[in-house]
Amino acid sequence: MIKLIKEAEIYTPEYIGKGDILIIGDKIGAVFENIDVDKISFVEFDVIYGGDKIAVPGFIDSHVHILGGGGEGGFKTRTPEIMLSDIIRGGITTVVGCLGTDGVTRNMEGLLAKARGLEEEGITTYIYTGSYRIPINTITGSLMKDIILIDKVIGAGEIALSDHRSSQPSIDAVMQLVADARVGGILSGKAGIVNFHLGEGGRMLKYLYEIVEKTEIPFSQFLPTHMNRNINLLNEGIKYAKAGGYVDFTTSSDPVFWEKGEIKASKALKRCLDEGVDINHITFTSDGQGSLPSFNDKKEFVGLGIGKVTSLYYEVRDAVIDEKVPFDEAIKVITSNIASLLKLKNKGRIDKGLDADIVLIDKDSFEIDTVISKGQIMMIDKELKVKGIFENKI
Ligand code: FWO
Ligand code: ZN
Repeated sequence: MIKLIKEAEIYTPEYIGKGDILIIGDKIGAVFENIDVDKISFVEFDVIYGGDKIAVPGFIDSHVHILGGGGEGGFKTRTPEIMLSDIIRGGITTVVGCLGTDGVTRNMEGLLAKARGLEEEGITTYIYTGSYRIPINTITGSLMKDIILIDKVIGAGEIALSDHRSSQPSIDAVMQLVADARVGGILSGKAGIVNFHLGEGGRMLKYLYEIVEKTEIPFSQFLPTHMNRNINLLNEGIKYAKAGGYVDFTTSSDPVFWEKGEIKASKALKRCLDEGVDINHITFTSDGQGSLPSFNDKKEFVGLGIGKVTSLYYEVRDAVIDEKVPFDEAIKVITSNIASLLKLKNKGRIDKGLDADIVLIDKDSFEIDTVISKGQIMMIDKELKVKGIFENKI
């Protein structure tokens, strides 16, 4: 089927004006100011009118506990696995799944199976090998083999640093893991990125600075996340990004965190831009389905929330509406920025030949209206057209 989005305001994410997007199969066939379907009468088009919409690339959420996570408050606090409809409602067409604190009752085989299931349901998925801990649990027994031999594996994560729940790895163990991820990526044409979870400890990015200083490995080999967890991490992240590093802000939040000094991702973005950080070094991820546990000063568990993938776009919208960040800048943190860092070459932009992952946003409400994933309409006029296999049976 050939689809045509007519007269939308197109952000590739750079704004290119009002125009038409031709979708052929699962690819973007063309982007033109006007494609006149009447002249091509022999083809049947599915025309989507975008006159009152903004067209942006499908969103990429590169930190989602798709298999579920949590457990920090005991077994009852293990969070549920994700359902397709939450992902679609969030305008997300590409997800990178990961494990977290619990790498024992959650394993890599399950993560890969869930990622494959979501791919069968219509979105694009990748995974990080590992969990919080080093040595990491893999599928093939080696991180390099996982990256080289398993298509969906694009790197390692989320590896915990500066956190009472980490495996307290030595700098050498972290360096070795980054080296393996890098060479695994080089040999398979992937990013081989290491997604680091930053806890609330005082060591912060010490190891990452040391790896860049002591080895030939560049800043682009890792992506530290939760950098808006508190003001110390945000300040460190600004310095780190100005030195050439990449920083990721978590969009999920919970009241238990606000009094602990967590900075809303939209405000963290604004603060970075005000301090002259290059926006191409900033990304957002949701931590969807991850637990958001809170611990008191004695590191005792006091309660938890659950991450939501729908927060990913909401924080971008808040950055635009509340923090006055220009739309074509803010939208990059969940599209082209993360696509280039993760080397997802067919993702993150509206361009001829790329995957037809497109989101249409209402121009006035800034609400997500239509989601197209690999050319398939998943939601239109805010109505889900595709649900997870069990979602309409529960
Ligand atoms: C963050 C995932 C945290 C899980 O510090 O890292 O726990 O395994 O599901 N979540 N532990 C949440 C803060 C950034 C708010 C995770 C979680
Ligand atoms: Zn984390």
